[in-house]
Amino acid sequence: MLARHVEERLVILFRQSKVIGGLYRSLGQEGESVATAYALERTDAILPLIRNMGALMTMGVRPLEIFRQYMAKGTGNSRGRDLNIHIVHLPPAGANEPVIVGPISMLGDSISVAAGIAMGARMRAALPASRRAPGEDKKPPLVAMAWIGDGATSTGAFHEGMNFAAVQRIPLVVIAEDNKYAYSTPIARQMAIARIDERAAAYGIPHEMVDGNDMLAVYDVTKRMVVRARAGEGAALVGVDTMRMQGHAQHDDMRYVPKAVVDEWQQKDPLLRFRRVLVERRAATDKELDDVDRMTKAYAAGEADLAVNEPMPDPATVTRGVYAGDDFAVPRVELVKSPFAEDGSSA
Ligand SMILES: Cc1ncc(C[n+]2csc(CCOP(=O)(O)OP(=O)(O)O)c2C)c(N)n1
Ligand SMILES: [Mg+2]
Repeated sequence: MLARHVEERLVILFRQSKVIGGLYRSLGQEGESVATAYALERTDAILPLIRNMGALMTMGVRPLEIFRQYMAKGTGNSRGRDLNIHIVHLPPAGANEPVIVGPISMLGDSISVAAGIAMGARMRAALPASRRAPGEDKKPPLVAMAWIGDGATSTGAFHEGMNFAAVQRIPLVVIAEDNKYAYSTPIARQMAIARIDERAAAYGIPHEMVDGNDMLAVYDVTKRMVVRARAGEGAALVGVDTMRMQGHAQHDDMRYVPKAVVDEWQQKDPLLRFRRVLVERRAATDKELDDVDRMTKAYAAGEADLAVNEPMPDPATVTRGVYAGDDFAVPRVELVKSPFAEDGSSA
């Protein structure tokens, strides 16, 4: 709900010309984004793409950080040098915090970066205690999770990254999102195989396909893959069957998608489905869920209002910090309460 409300607020800001650049929605994909990230521990690494607002919210990124970034504020994570969810969080070695690397590319290059992060963490864990930071030995072995679109799984960068992770038995879990389109290219013109998870057969790693709008099913499959990766059994791929319910970005009216397809997927909205499950199993009442809806909506609006009033970057500094070095501080975002317990284990 929070992911959806943050994006709804962004749409309002976009229409007011306060968002700089494009606005990319994850409408219809919030369920898989949240449920996959939920299978991680707080100290793991995530490499979300533009459709993974839910993963960022799950790992505890404060919504204010997202609004700042989308409006290119000088207070934002990339200080107005970059946009949307291109954020980075590199915590100190012993901290009980996630590593977050935003989209370095939509089209596959993030897989080898994710593999590198997990491989680096494995090498650090093998260092003698005297060479490690306080608290580092208490952290569970790091698992990296990267999300990737169906279109991106056709690229060479994706293949190279996956093969490398498989051969090196890297603790990497890749979430391949079949959301039916890559911009206007339908899935049938993207793959000659029936299911996106079958891509992984070529790398010799475990793979499974799951109903991406069933949050509990997504969580179960992903958790299994995360647990085996953490135990040293190597990389895996989860294919999620879902639907991009808006155009590629706000400027795209997706006239190339048949209306019947959109109507069909509307019935399978992940939030509505999970709500039904929670009420049926008496985990929550309709009233409680209405309250959560109202609270998250108000929270998103309040965070947006804070960001609107913050300053743009100082023009005198625009040439600084564009590339590494040059007084570029280690980037961090503010983290708030997340579903993870204080000791970093999942709730
Ligand atoms: C080299 C390059 N070409 C084109 C683009 C523009 N682009 C960004 S995302 C995208 C489509 C990605 O489709 P998919 O992988 O299915 O992800 P989805 O948008 O459906 O989540 C394109 C064409 C780009 N970012 N980089
Ligand atoms: Mg796609």
